[in-house]
Amino acid sequence: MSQIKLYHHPFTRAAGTVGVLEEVGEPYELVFVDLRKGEHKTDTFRKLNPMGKLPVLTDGGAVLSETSAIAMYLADRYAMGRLAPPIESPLRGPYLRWCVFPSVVIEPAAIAKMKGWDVNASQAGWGAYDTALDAVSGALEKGTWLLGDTFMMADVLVGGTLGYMLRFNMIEPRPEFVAYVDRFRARPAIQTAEAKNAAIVKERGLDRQG
Ligand SMILES: N[C@@H](CCC(=O)N[C@@H](CS)C(=O)NCC(=O)O)C(=O)O
Repeated sequence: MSQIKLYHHPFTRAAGTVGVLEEVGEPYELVFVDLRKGEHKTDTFRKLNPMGKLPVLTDGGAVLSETSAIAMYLADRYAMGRLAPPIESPLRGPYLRWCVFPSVVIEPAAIAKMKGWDVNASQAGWGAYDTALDAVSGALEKGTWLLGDTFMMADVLVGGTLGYMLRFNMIEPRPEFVAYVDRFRARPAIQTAEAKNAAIVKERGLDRQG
């Protein structure tokens, strides 16, 4: 039995966390949470995440929610120096910044644009949509991955978010985003994760409603 458990449903952000786990390479178990039955809103589940949302990860006594926190935890705990720069590395700061950028900037900026929210970019924490995307474009001009030529956990988070958003037309298909997502999806660990998610969809006969 593995110590790491991911509470999972393939149509949620937990699908991307499977890619995180595959990149890390530690044994793990997927615990299917039946959204149709509302298993994520039960008292038992809310003890793990009071938000009643996926993903949730447990590792021995550690309980984590929030996609970026889970990925950063796993990289530090099991892949320090490989997927996460050491604390003393000059790359540590930019690495942390890119790890949180998808959830605190890219996601809300894209949703605000899609929904036509009229927000003041100086007051909204995510700023302006174009500025957010330009920041990613600027980083991708410098190397294969966000922090240069070495793939890091930040790339799993940003690559996964851009891949999802391109698929659902939530951001424009800038050539540098498309090429980056193609490189990301070609990684063996990410392909394994995609196959695992697809197998669960098939085995359980899921459709986008469930
Ligand atoms: N900020 C959270 C968002 C989690 C989230 O919104 N999860 C969605 C699925 S992608 C969910 O569980 N929705 C079910 C619900 O809220 O009822 C994260 O990054 O993990």
